Amino acid sequence: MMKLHGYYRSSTSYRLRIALELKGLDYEYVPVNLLTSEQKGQAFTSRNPFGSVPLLEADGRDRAQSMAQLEWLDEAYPENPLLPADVEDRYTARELAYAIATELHAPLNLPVLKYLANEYGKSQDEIGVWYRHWLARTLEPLEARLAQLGTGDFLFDKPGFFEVCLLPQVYNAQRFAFDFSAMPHITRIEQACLALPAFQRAHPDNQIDNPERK
Ligand SMILES: N[C@@H](CCC(=O)N[C@@H](CS)C(=O)NCC(=O)O)C(=O)O
Repeated sequence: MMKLHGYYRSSTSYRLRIALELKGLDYEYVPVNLLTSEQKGQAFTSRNPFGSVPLLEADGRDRAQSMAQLEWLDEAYPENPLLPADVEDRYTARELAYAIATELHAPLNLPVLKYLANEYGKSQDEIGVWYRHWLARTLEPLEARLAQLGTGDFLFDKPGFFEVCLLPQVYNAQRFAFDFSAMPHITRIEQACLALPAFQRAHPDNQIDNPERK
């Protein structure tokens, strides 16, 4: 069985949990404690030199980097595809998913926020301003693109590659009090996804390493 080494609140780990659930693949979730920097310890970095989660242990290999993992999962396990069949639809899904993965995740990642605090002495309020600035810079055009596409509850007929990336980013944005009131498309897609059992099982609230799990 595949093993997903992750952290409940890590958005990249959340991407993989959603993907595995949508594809109906069995996996064991192995918590990695980011609060104690377990991801930087020798036991972990000898398996994933990037020192980040998620690490996907699957088919005889330790696989790093969430976007590569998602693309690999869809190629190696074509059943229940995350990416649509039509080449132009695949392009649209990637356009939006990679906007999140490449423009948003990097400046908003924990080591960047810690660097702002520790090296530049920025306060939590200032870091919140930084966080919401970069979010708006990519989420506003993303919302505009969804409006152009006339999107319904999902980008296509069912959730896939795009929603796998969107939901974790929205979850993080809410933790930083981002205002989604002018983003009805993103909000509608988020709500439609959260109503589905696959997304509920993958949610940070329901992970064994969440200390507030009920
Ligand atoms: N580009 C990587 C980013 C992974 C990443 O930054 N993961 C975060 C959690 S969301 C992490 O492990 N942070 C801890 C650290 O970098 O020390 C991916 O997509 O997998």
